[in-house]
Amino acid sequence: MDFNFKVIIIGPPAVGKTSLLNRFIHNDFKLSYKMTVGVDFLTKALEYEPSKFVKLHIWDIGGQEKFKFLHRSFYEGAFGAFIVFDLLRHQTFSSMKTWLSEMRSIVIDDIPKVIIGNKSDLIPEIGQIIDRSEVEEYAKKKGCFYVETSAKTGENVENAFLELTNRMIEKMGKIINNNKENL
Ligand code: G3D
Ligand code: MG
Repeated sequence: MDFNFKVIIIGPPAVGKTSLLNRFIHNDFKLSYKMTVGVDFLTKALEYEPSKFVKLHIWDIGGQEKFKFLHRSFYEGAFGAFIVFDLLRHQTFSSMKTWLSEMRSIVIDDIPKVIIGNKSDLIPEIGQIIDRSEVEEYAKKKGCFYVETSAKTGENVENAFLELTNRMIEKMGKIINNNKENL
C-alpha cells in the first residue's frame, strides 16, 4: 500500500528548518529560494520497501515562527513532526520545548516526533554547548527520537527523515490492524 503523510517542521527561527528540507529534498544547501507566503509546502516520495511508496507532504512554517501560536490548520492532519533547535544556541533548546508542548496541546493524537539538534558541523569549531545527555533524556521522556544533523554537510539528514517515516508507517500499520479487528 502507498501512504500519504502530512509532516510538519517546527521550531524557533534560524535553526535550519528550511535548510534541512532543502538538503533532504534537493540535496542542496543554500538554495536561494525564499518563500513569499507564510507556509511553504514540499513533497517527496520515498520507497520504504521495494515498490512501496510513501509520499511526505512537508509543511514548513516560514516566517510564522515569530508568532507564538500558529493557525490550527497548520497542525491539522499532521501525522508526524520534526521539532528543531540549534546545537549552538542554548536558548533555542528551551524554545523548542515550548514549541513541542504547544503542539501537543493542539494536535490531539499523539503523533511520531523527531527532535533535531541541527548545525552539528559547527561543534568541532565552537565546541559542545548543549549537554547531549540532557537532550536525550528530555526526548525519551517525551517519547521522541533524537538526532543531531547538519543541513550543511548532510550528516544524518536522511536518517532523521527515515526514522520519522518508519515510525509513521508503524503507527499507520497499527491503526489499520485495529480497524480490521473492529470490523
Ligand atoms: P529556519 O528555516 O529555521 O529559519 P534556515 O532556518 O534554514 O533559514 O537557516 C538559518 C541560517 O542557518 C542560515 O544562515 C543557514 O544557512 C544556516 N544553517 C542552517 N542549517 C545549518 C547547518 O546545518 N550548519 C550551518 N553551519 N549552518 C546552517 P544564513 O547565514 O543564510 O542566515
Ligand atoms: Mg525557514
